[in-house]
Amino acid sequence: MFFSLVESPAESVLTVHRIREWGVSTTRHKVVKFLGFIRFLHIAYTVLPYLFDISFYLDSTVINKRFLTALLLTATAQAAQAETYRVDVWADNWFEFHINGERVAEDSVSITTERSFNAESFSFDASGPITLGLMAKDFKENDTGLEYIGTRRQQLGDGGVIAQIKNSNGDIVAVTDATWRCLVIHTAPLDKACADESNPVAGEGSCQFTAIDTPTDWSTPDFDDSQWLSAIVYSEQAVSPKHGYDDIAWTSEAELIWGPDLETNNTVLCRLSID
Ligand SMILES: [Ca+2]
Ligand SMILES: [Ca+2]
Repeated sequence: MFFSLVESPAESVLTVHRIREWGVSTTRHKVVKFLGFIRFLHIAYTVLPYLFDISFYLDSTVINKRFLTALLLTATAQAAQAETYRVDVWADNWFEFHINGERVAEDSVSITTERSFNAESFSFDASGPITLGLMAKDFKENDTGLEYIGTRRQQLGDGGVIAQIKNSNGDIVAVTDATWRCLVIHTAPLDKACADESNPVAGEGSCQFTAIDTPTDWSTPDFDDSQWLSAIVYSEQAVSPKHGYDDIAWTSEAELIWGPDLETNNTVLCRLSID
């Protein structure tokens, strides 16, 4: 389970809890809300110090106007209150989910678990525009990109990930589709003939690979993803999602995405900013 706090100019607070706690106010959640309230009081005191002066409330000539000001300020603060979002993700084989540069959830089933297909649901609170980040990994035994190496089942292995995000009313606010931008950071093997090698060795013969470091701050709102490619959408038939996929009621707009090659793109970063 992950909890996280982030402070940035555009957002106030971000809290995360597993879906089984959906609607339940955790202690951490209450602390976050309390800190937000203290922050609000501090801002109010800086901007409108007379609100904290008792004589102001005793002055009947100004009370109506200033009372309305106070009311307006309170309403504004309430409008900026964090909203709760619910996220469903299914990945072949593993994922990390980020909000505004913070990792808020990861697949609870280790990528080294054979056939680690499963859906995950969690929720988070955030206010203001949010940037969604999804790191997804297809299992690979090593940098050959292969799995079941040395067995009759030696193969490339393939990926695929899908996510949907709803607000507290249950309205869809984001889904994985071609509007996401993705960067492939691990591709192997560069020649699929590697899968037929009797002794595949990473970096040799057909088993070359490319791997780049995860860009710093790749999931933050300000990150420049203009050089990233649009996510590639794949059909259910292409990915054949299983184990947990059918446990989620996916909206028809949510699509399975990945890099340009389902088999050789082994780690992908994808992101989307929403208002
Ligand atoms: Ca693969
Ligand atoms: Ca896989």
